[in-house]
Amino acid sequence: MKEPISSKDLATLIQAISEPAISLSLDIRRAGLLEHVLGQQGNLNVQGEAQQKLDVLADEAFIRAFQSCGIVCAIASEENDDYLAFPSDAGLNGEYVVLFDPLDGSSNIDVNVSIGTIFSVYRRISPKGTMPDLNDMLQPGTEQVFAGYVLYGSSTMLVYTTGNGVDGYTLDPVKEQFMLSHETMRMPENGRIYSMNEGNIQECEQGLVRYIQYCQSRENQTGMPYSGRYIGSLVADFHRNLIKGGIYIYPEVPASPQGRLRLLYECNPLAWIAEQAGGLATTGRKRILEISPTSLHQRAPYYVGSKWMVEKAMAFLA
Ligand code: AFP
Repeated sequence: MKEPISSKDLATLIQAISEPAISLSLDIRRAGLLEHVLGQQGNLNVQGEAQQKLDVLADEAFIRAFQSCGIVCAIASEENDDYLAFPSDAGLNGEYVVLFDPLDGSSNIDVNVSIGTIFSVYRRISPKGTMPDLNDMLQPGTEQVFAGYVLYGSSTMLVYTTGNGVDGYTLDPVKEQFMLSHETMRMPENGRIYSMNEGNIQECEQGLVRYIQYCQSRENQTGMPYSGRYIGSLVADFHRNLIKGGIYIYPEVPASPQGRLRLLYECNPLAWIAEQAGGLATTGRKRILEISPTSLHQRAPYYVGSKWMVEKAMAFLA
């Protein structure tokens, strides 16, 4: 049985996440006025995607915060090719590794649409005092001890779990503090929202095509077509479905044969939040949290959301 994170370590990590998140939130609010915030950096990241200036700023800010918090020995981020170990004394003795997507949905930055940060924390496997290694980073999602996201939406929220339910905190921009606003969040067991990039539907497997037809028909439990909602920022789509009930799908498609989403930075942390709130997260066939990762930037097909909706989609795939 996994030992829960101590409240002292949790407080240290929340502080490490909150500081850059609050500063980013303030920058995002003024994005159109700040030259260093809008637009592309001119590089491609390891996934071959164009990096936005804010991707790079956010990545650097979170790395600095984790490095200086004194209990993290290594990080891996969606924006970097390899993991980064912190070789100082404090770093080598750090008990945790953090995997994160500094700015999810970054193609939405320039058009003033919600974006997010996603993080996932594990206890290291290698002994303290030694250099952390790749095995520390490649743990199944069941081993997470702390995971969550920051949503930079119409308000900024921090939502997290340590394995004992899910709580949401809203940023008070005057006090520059996250305040508990959504205690013990529960995802409705069923819903009437489906979220998927339907531009891909003709390239999807038949089971999924039929599930989407079912969502659009009067045959579902509501007797009415579901609403289609797709922001294109996973954190924002997930957060809406967490509150209202719904399903988010990113399947295998020819352009992304393993799906588009990254298992370690995106799927695992949100899968744990979903399960802790009463929802489900699968590849369409198997539980996300039980996948043993083999590489840092591994992708996975993703079906996440209200329990009955994910089960129904899986029945169509089967
Ligand atoms: P970006 O961070 O590159 O914008 O990717 C966002 C994302 O990983 C996820 O947040 C979205 O739900 C998904 O990709 C959008 O992908 P499509 O544009 O293929 O629908």
